[in-house]
Amino acid sequence: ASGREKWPKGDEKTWKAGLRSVDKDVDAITKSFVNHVQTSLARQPYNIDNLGGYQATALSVRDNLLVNWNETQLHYTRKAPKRAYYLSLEFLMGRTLDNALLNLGLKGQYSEGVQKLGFSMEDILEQERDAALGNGGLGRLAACYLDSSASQELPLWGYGLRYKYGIFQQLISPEGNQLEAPDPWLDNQNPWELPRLDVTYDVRFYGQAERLSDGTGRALWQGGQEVLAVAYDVMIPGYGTKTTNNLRLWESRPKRGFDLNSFNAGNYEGAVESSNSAAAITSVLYPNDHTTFGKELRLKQQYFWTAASLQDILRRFKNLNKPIQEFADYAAIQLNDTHPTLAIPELMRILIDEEDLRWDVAWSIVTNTFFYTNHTVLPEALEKWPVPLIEHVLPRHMQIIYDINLFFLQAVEKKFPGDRDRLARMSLIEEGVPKQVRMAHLACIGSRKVNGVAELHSELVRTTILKDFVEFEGISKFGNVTNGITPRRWLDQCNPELSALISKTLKLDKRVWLKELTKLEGLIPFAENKAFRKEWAAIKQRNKERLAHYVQTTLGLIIRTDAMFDVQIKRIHEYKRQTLNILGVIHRYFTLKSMTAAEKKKVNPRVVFFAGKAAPAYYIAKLTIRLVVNVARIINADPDTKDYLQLYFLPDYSVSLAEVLIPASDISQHISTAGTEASGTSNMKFCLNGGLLLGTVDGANIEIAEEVGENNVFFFGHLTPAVEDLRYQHLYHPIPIEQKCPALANVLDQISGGAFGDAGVYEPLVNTIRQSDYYLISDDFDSYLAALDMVDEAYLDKEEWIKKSIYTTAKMGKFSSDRAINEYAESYWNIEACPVLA
Ligand code: B1H
Repeated sequence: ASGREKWPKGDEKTWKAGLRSVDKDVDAITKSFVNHVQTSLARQPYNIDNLGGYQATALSVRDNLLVNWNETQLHYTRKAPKRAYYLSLEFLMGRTLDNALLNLGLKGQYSEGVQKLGFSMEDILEQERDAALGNGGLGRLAACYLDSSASQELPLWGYGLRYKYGIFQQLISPEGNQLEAPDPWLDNQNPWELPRLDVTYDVRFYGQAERLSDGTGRALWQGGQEVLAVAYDVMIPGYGTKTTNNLRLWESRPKRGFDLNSFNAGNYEGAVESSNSAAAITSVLYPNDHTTFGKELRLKQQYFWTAASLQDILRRFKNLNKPIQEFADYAAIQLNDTHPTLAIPELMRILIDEEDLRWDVAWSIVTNTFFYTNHTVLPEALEKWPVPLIEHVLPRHMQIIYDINLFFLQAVEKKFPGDRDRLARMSLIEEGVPKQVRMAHLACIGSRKVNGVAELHSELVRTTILKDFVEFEGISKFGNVTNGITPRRWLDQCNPELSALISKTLKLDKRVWLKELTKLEGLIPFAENKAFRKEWAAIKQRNKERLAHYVQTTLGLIIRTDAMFDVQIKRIHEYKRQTLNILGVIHRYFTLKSMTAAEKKKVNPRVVFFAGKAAPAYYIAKLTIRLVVNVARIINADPDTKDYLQLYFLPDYSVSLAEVLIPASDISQHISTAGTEASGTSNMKFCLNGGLLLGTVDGANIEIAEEVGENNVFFFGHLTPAVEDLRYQHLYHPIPIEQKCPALANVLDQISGGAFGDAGVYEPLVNTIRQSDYYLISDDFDSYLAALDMVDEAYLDKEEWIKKSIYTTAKMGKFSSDRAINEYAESYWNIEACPVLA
C-alpha cells in the first residue's frame, strides 16, 4: 500500500481544480509566457531581451511537457510494464526548445504567441545553448533513441551523468591550432531539467571488502569514501504522443558530514577537500572519443553512474512487491558500449551481499537483464582497466570479477578441454604488468544478447573481437541492429522547407510520414516531374544560402552559394581519414593551377567544408586541423583558383551546426578505411536531406547503397578483407610512394616543401603516410580521386543529379531510429508499447 492511488491530503476536488492541462491556444500561451516573465524571471516587459524571451518560452513549454511527463510516469507506475533502461555515459542532446515545440505540435501557436509579444521564434531558438554531453555518434545515437522510444510509446528511461562541463568548446588559434575552452553550459540555468533533491543514493568507493566465512559467498564492503548521487530529470517528449519519457542524469555531491574523521582531527580543510573530490566526479565529460586512458576519475564516473542507476531501478522494481527472482521480467538494461559494464558485477554484489541470493541464481538474473551494444572494433577503443586500480577503487567488485572469471573459464575448459590458448584469449583478465580487466569480455558474458550497429560491423564483431565467444556461446546471442536517426530532428526540424514539400507531395500530414518513414518512397515517381525537381533544387539552394548567411554572421566569411557544397563533418580521427580529403583538395588545387583559363571554365566550382573536434591529446588529429586551416588560407586567397575551389574549416562543430550544414550539402564524405567505421550516422542524415554520399564500402554506407542503389552513391577504395594484407605489405614489402601513387607523392612533397607555410610542422602527419600508412591513404588515393571526378561529372548534369537526390531521400526509410528502437524492443528487451491515452 504505497498510497499512490489515494489523495494524499485534503480535498480531491480542490486539488483537481488546481491541476493544469496542456496549453492549446495562443492566448493561454502568451499568458503563461508573461506570467513567467513576471514571476519566474522577475523581469519587466520593457527590459526583456531575446535571452529572457527564450527563458520565458522555455519555462512555459516546460510546464506543458510536465503535464504529459507526470501523466506518463503515473501511467507506467499503474500499468507496471516491463521497462527498458538505456545506460549511456553520453547523451548528445543539442538544443531542446524547437524539438519540444515540434513534438508537442505547438510550434505554430508558440511562434504566433511570441510574435504578438514582440519576438521572433528564430531569434528565441538561437538563444539556447547546446546540451553537448557527448563526443560524437555514440552520444547522438543515444539522444535519437530517446526521441524514438517516446515517439513509439515505449516505457524506456535513459540514465547518464549530469556533467557540469560538456564537450569542450573548440577555438582555432591564428596558427591554425585547436584550442580547448571549457563548456559551462549550465551557466545560464537549464530550464529543461528538474532537480530531484528527494531522489538520492549513496555510492561507496575504496575501503575494504572482506569475504564472510559463513559459506554463503557474501562479503562485507566497508569504509572508504561515500558520495551522494542526486537525480536530475530531463523530459523526453514523443512526437505526436502524450508519452513523455525520462532521462535521469546523476550529479555527485559530498555526503553531508560524511568525513567525521577529518572533523575529529580538526582538519577542516581536509574535510572541504574531500567534498570537492566528491563533486569532481560529475564535473567533466571525457573528450577522448575512441581511446581509453585508464584514469581513476573516469572509473569513478562509471561506477558512480551505474551504482546510482541500479539502486534506482531496483527501488522501482521493489515497489511492485514481486520476488527478486523476477527482476529480469520487469527490467531490461541496455549497455551503450562497455562504459557501464561495472553494472554487471555491481548487480551481482547487490544480489549476493544484500539480497542473500546464491551465486547461480544471481548470475542467471544478471545474464537475463543486460544487453550489450558494441560500437567499435578499433583495438585502442576497447576498454581495459588495470586490476590494481579496480582493486583499489572497488575492492568488492574485483573479487566478483575474479569469481565470474573462474566459473566462466571452468565452463570454457569443459567445452574445449586442454585448449589453454583459448582460455588465455577469452579470460576476463589480460596477463601483463599490470594485469587488466577486458571490459568487452565481461559485458559479453554478462549479457543476454550482444549486437553491433551495422551489418558489416556486427559481422566483424562475430568474426574478430568476439569470435571465441560466438564459438562458446552460440551464434544466436550475437545480432545486429543497424543504427538509425530521428527524422523529427534530422529532417522536419533542420529542414522545414523540405519537410513541407514532402507533405504536400505525398499528400500526407507530416505526423504520418515522420513516424512511418518508408512512406518517403512515395516521392520516387516525382523524380520524373520537372516542376517538382525545380522545387526540390530551390530548397537545397536556400539551405545553402542559410548556411552561407550563418557563416557570414558567425565567422565573417563570405561563401559563394553557386558551387557544389562538399562536406565532411565528424570527429577528427586518422581512421576517418580527413587526411585523404585534405590531400585530395590539395591535389585539386594544383591541378587547377596547371590549367588554362579555357580549361578552368569547364570546371565545376566546389566549396569544401570541414568541421570536427580532435581529442585534446591526439597530436596527429590536431595537426590535420592545422593543415586544413592553412591550406584554406592559401587556396581561398589565390586568384588563379578561388573561383573554382574554396575551403573552410568551421570551428566548434556541434549538433546545432550540423543542423545547418547537413541540409545544405550536395555531397558528403564518409571515407573511413574499410572495416573501421562501425556504422556512422551522419551519412544517414545527409542522405535523408537529399545529399549524395561519397564513401568507402564501410559501416552503414553499405546499407545505404543497398537501399538507394550503387548507381546513386559514389563508392571507392579497398574492401575490408584486403585491409589486413595491405597493412602487412606496408610493413614487410613496402613500395615507395613515388612509385605506388605519384599523385600522392607530389602532394606530400608540396606540404613538406612549405607550400602551405609551416615548413617542417606537418612532417609527423606526412610521415604517418610515408611510413606504415596504417589507414591505407596511399592504397586508396587514386580511386578516391577517380570518385571525386565521377562526382564532378555527375554534377554537370543538374537534372540527373536532382533525380539522384530525390531518390536518395525517398529510400532512407530504413534509417529511422524508430525502426531501430523497435528492433531492440522486440528482439532484445522484450518490451511493449505502453500508450498514454489522450
Ligand atoms: C563510436 C565510440 C566511442 N564507437 C569510446 N565507439 C568513447 C568509444 O569516450 N570514449 O571512451 C567514446 C565513443 N563511438 C561510434 O558509435 C562509431 O564510431 C560510429 O561508427 C557509430 O555510428 C556510433 C554509434 O553507433
